[in-house]
Amino acid sequence: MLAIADDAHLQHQPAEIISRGGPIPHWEVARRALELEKAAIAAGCDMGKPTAHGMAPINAVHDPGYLAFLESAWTRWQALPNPTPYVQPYAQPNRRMSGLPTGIQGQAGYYMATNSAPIAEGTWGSARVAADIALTAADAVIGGANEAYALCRPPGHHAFADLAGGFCYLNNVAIAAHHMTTRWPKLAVLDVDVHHGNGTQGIFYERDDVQFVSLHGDPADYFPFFAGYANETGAGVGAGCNLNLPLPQGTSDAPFLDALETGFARIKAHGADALLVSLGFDAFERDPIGCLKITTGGFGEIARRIAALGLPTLLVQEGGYDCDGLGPNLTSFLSGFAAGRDS
Ligand code: SP5
Ligand code: ZN
Repeated sequence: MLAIADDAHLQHQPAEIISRGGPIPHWEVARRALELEKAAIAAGCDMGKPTAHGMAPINAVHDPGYLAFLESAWTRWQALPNPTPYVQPYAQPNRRMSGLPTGIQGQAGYYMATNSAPIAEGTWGSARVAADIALTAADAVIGGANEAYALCRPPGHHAFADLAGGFCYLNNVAIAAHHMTTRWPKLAVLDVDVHHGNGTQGIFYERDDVQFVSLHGDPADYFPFFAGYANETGAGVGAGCNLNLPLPQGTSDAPFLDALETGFARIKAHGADALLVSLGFDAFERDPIGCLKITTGGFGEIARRIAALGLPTLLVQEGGYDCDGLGPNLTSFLSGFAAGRDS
């Protein structure tokens, strides 16, 4: 399988996030991508580099004010008295206030949904390259490759059109999906990361060309808390084009695979001619911030069944924080995927 990766992710290394009111070491570290790249090479992937796609495919999905903020935020933050090394919000709009301020402190709150998407000096550059990675892999699939793997870092599925959050800045899978609608009028995005793909849902919520299906830990007591519920089914012409499958904490392989089949039925009913997968490995049983119990073998079976759908497929890397497990889990996924294509 073709795999697109690049060292530019090394520019994005914020050391800390704020969790439960205090700083903790960031989970989303550069070693993640290094482990995944090693495993992709060892699995015999045909490794490629991203090509620059410019801003047009990013502008097609994200808000111009948000993009201007992301690009300039770190420099503007450093101009504050006694600046901290990373842009982090401390006051955010809510149910009672929603004005758009002009200063960097207020804009950080306006454009950042959580305290877990710090902006470091190199964040914008890395996020841009991650989007190019997804777009380059998408081009390969558009050009006739049956599948491709986009090794994106930072991840993307918590980023809305105008919001960063949950380690994400640009929504790589949404940018690639919109790009692929030029070739396939009906698409599906299947999100198997342990967290609900709230940003992807938000971007496509009122569209009927992209069916979104997400399997995730029940947000009743799990990040992102405010989205991912079963009653969120799409709006306007997109009514019915959003399917959330929240799973109880501790869910193991067999019930996860049952939910996956439910998702497949919707993807088929939508008439999707191509598939994008938001591929997180944080549903892994040993993930430090996960809440499900998927095994290494389970990821192989998930992949086998996805591949057996027979659709042109773009795999886009999202989360997964057990660095020791990432290589084995990607290896298992890729070999399961190959088996599913042969069946
Ligand atoms: C792309 C992706 O997987 N993003 C995940 C965002 C999760 N954000 C929550 C961070 C808070 C972690 N604190 C939990 C401590 C458990 N020991
Ligand atoms: Zn996740």
